[in-house]
Amino acid sequence: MQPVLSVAWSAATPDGIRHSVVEQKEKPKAGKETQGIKGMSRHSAAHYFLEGLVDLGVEYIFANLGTDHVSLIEEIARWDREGRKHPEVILCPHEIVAVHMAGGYALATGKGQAVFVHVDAGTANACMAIQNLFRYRLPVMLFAGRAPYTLHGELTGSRDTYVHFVQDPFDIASIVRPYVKWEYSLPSGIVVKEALARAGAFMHSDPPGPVYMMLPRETLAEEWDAAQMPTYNPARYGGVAVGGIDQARVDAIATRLMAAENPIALTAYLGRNADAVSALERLALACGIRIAEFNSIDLNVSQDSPCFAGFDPLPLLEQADVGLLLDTDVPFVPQYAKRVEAIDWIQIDIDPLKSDFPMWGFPTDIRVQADCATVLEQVLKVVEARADDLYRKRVADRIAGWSGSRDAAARRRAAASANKGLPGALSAAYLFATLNAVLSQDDIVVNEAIRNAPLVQEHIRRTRPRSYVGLAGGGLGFSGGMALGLKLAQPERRIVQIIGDGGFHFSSPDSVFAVAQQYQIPILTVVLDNGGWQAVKSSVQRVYPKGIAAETNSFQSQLRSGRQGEQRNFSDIGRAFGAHAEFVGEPDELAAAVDRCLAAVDGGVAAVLHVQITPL
Ligand SMILES: Cc1ncc(C[n+]2csc(CCOP(=O)(O)OP(=O)(O)O)c2C)c(N)n1
Ligand SMILES: [Mg+2]
Repeated sequence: MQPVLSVAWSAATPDGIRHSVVEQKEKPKAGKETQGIKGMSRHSAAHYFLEGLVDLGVEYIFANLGTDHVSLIEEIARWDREGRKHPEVILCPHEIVAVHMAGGYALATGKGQAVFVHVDAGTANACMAIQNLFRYRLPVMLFAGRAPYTLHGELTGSRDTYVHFVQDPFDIASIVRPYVKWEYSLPSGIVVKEALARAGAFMHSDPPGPVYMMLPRETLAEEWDAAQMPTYNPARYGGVAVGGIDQARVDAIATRLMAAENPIALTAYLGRNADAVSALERLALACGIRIAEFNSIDLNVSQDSPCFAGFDPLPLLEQADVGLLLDTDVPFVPQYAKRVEAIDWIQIDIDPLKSDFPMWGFPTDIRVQADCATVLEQVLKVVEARADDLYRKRVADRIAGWSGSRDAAARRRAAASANKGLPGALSAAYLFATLNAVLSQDDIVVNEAIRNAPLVQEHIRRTRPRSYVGLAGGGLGFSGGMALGLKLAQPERRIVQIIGDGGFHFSSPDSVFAVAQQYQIPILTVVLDNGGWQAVKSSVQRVYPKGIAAETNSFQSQLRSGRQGEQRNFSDIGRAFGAHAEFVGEPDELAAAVDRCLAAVDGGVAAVLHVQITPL
């Protein structure tokens, strides 16, 4: 072995903090077990890092790697050779797929996983997806290596290539700081397990969300005695969860609900907890509450419930006297809403302050930070104890009065989906109704259809908790990675990703299908090709309905020129990575193509269905 430093010393790391560096008699080789002073087993910090992930129950590392990860790669290889189980590594050619995949897995399991990205470059690529998971309130641990801070070979892992000099900005964490609950640059290998336990506690505490840890290359290569590395049991160092509320507030909520003539409930992500769906449905039946979802992120209420009133809350506001805001960030768009001030609002939310929204803008009369499932059960218990025959009759009559509007909505849906559209311009409603006819309630629909998202919700009926995923954040391209993560966690369920052509470009689809192929994770992707960005066009029309852009039909939204011979073969991107590929431009060819795609997916191969819908 090569003798190097023989005295303890202090090094200034790029974060400006001075850290003691372990005394080294011999230059340690990353990952190689050596004998310490007392004959203890010694390992690299990377080894203890992996142990810390195992202690946290992390099952997967979604990884996009670089020079910063050498000690981790070495340790994983050593663990493999020793037959030691470590979190499974899923290599993702693009970071947004890695992060969204971790998000899908967390959505299905509630368990945050690890994502490895490369220094500032990987953090920047991952950031858009981290922003999305932050808005979904999904746990994930993003780990970025840091370029080495030693320049002359002083320590194992010291700078040995050009890029180490250009990948060391002043403040890497600033890239993701608005979207993480906690960030830390690992100052020394000695605290790696404790830092991981802290990261795990933050990501899983209510409201959950992403955390970010930076791992300097030399720090991962440090060697420490095993005896210096206690474990941090998540049962003792874990997260903090919200629960129910005191009886006085439960009673007050029950009193207001039972006195109401037209109570309504608006919700978007209550269904993250399946128990909350059942509690809401039962409370709605007990009190005669009409429920609307706006931009729902999870399935919050069965569409078969007589209390379900669709996806537009605005008509409900016209009559409502009491409104429940249950786990919702944006219950409606304020500028279009009437009578908001006349309604008595009760808010129950895992994050009622909306502490990461600089502005929010909704009045509330009772504000409760709690778990909706628990509080709704608490309120239901009081309602059931207080309800008499007269009250039950009043509620039953009220619910019966809604059947007319439910029937009318069903007729409107049937009429819309009966129109198949034209060659090269299929009706989106017809497409979704065709999918609806063959999907089961066990399948999960991931909706990134953007301007067609409301039609997906209307025409693809969902009745069971955890069978629907909508858009939470503002970053397009989430649904490919998320579909993979959902499928990885639930191989027995079909995952159907529905995405606009614009969104498909953002999702790094080549990376999605590369991962689908390499790790045999078959998802169905439906690409809605309307020629570009309807959402951008519509936003101009809303603000400048009679403007020059409208007059000249010039919205900067077309992603095709219309020139002869131009190609937009979205499904070929899947085909390039072994997916089954279909293109449909003829309405009558749709049903058979859908069947072939589902057969492929059920047979273990991903499928892409490119459908030309009504152009924007
Ligand atoms: C990463 C990212 N870039 C840009 C946008 C702005 N944006 C919002 S919707 C949209 C167009 C989406 O097009 P598509 O997926 O085809 O859906 P359509 O609007 O056609 O329904 C764009 C560009 C965004 N939300 N996220
Ligand atoms: Mg489009």
